[in-house]
Amino acid sequence: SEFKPKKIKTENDKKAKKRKQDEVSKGRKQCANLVLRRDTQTVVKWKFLEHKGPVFAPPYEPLPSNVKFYYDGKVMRLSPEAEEVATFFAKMLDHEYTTKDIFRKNFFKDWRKEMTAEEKAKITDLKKCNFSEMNEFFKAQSEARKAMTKEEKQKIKEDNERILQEYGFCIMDNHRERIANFRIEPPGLFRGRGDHPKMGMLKRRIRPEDIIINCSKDSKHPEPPPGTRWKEVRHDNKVTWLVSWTENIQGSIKYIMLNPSSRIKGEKDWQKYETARRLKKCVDRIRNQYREDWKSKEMRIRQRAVALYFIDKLALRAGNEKEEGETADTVGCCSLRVEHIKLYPENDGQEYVVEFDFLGKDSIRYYNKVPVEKRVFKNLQLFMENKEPDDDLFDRLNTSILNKHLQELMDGLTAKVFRTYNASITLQQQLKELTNAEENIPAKILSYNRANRAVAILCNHQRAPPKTFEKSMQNLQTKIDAKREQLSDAKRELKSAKADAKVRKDEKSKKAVETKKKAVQRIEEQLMKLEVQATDREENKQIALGTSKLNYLDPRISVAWCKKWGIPVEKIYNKTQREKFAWAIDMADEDFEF
Ligand SMILES: *[C@@H]1O[C@H](CO)[C@@H](O)[C@H](O)[C@H]1NC(C)=O
Ligand SMILES: *[C@@H]1O[C@H](CO)[C@@H](O)[C@H](O)[C@H]1NC(C)=O
Ligand SMILES: *[C@@H]1O[C@H](CO)[C@@H](O)[C@H](O)[C@H]1NC(C)=O
Ligand SMILES: *[C@@H]1O[C@H](CO)[C@@H](O)[C@H](O)[C@H]1NC(C)=O
Ligand SMILES: CC(=O)N[C@H]1CO[C@H](CO)[C@@H](O)[C@@H]1O
Repeated sequence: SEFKPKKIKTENDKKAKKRKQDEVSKGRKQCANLVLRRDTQTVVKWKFLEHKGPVFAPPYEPLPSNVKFYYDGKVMRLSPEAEEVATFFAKMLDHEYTTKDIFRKNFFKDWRKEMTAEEKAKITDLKKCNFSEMNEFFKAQSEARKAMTKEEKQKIKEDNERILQEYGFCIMDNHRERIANFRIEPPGLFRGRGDHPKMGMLKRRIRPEDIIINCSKDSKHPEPPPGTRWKEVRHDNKVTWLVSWTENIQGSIKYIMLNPSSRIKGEKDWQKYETARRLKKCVDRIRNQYREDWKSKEMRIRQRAVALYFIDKLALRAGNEKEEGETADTVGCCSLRVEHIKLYPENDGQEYVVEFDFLGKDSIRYYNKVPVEKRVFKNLQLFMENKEPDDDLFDRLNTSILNKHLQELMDGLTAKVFRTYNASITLQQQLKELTNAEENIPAKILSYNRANRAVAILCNHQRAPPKTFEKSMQNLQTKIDAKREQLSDAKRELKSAKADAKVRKDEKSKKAVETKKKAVQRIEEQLMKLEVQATDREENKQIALGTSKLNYLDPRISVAWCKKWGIPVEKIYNKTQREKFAWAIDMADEDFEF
């Protein structure tokens, strides 16, 4: 199979077409006609790439002179550099962060680096700093923004649109493509999740001198702002980034890339699901092999085989896939410790049950009690022998060993592929099972959401019930009650119209009966829609559908389902999602099978 969407539709399709004709010269067209190789590592991603570079954060605007900073009760004028960093703190004064010790310590240390020698000598204690006038000033500014007139708001909108048209698109081969994040984040204080040890540190302003540009040699290179220069301009068509820089907090490299709706991203997404479809074909072989490996003489092979069983059966992550800078004690399959599982030789009449309880990615608790095969159970007992609770369960295994093994089993196989495969195949099965041809559209959509929920539960995509949950349920219930009342009124009216018609037997009263009948029907439909909505919302209380929808479910399954049952795709995917899945909306027919 090949990645061949008929046409990827983007918002600015018509405009894009026109520009394409205007901007793409003959010579460039020739380049694009060359066949692109698609092997694994050194794949050529583009032949021609032209863009305008990033949009930098606006320069710092010093505070008006009536906004004062006090140190130890006395007014103190700060140098522009020190003042800028002080404003970052002042803006966050109402936030809990500024009360945290680590945050304050890190901020103060970095702030002092920006001070003049004089300021440094004077400002020695953060507790003596009074930022409250600055804080008031920014609050007033934000109020003023909210109170802007329609015209002012319109002007800002137009400015943004102009910048989007200028910087938000690139030309990659013959396509004008949207760029995802062409604006560079403004400087500020690093927040981080949880109790991040670097919180409060100064996230520096990114300058042109920090920026590496990737574009093609024969393109019009982006100009750095007047009086500045880029760090480097490269021409590397094995990568899909347009711009990169290194941020100062974690030292990680940041990239500007294309929008998910672009051809290159669509192709990547498509490849991911094609890999999962390949797993479908060889999963039986893999399962047979790990079952054999449970009996291996070598401990490392047994451990690998049990871990693989968990990844397959429970869709666990491989482990060590922590978010940048995440310090919370989260684990995945390979890093499970003895304390994370409990063995029950017998539980509620079932033999061989394992209870998992640990913090997974993003500190989401994973709790599950599952029956396992006897050999797995016996192996676990063996792995746990003579170990302390905080010892590794799989002491002969780590993520790289497991990943290497997965590669050997199937090209491109990772733990994530099992998730994608299981999620997608489960969605397909559930849709077949739950969709009832007789039902109307709202009921079918409820079935779709139920199928989607089955997958989210499988992937452990739980969430705390939203704060507004009870309130919005109440509102909906009020609507339902009102609709019910309306229905009984309408029924009563119908009844009396019928009685009337019986007596009068004329055309007019017969017509009245018809009208009333229709009204009852209409209200019944509206009521049913509301009730379906309530059921859906209630069932969705603790489940986050977005993650699996966006990352694990082959969109072609959903698109095919929509086409088959005549459901508008908008009922399933919102605008952003439709852009991301444009390739699937285009490629999948109603008879697509994962
Ligand atoms: C900070 O300064 C403001 C005046 O700008 C004053 O009203 C306030 O009491 C001061 N806060 C402290 C803690 O000194
Ligand atoms: C998907 O995962 C579930 C839950 O562990 C499992 O029961 C099921 O067999 C898996 N399905 C496939 C097709 O792998
Ligand atoms: C995983 O284990 C192998 C073999 O023991 C070792 O060579 C490798 O460095 C380990 N990798 C990591 C990331 O710990
Ligand atoms: C669409 O849904 C996603 C969640 O999957 C959400 O993050 C996004 O904001 C939504 N977009 C629109 C335009 O509603
Ligand atoms: C933006 C950027 O620099 N992207 C890539 C350009 O090419 C170099 C060299 O291979 C890559 O390292 C960059 O990531």
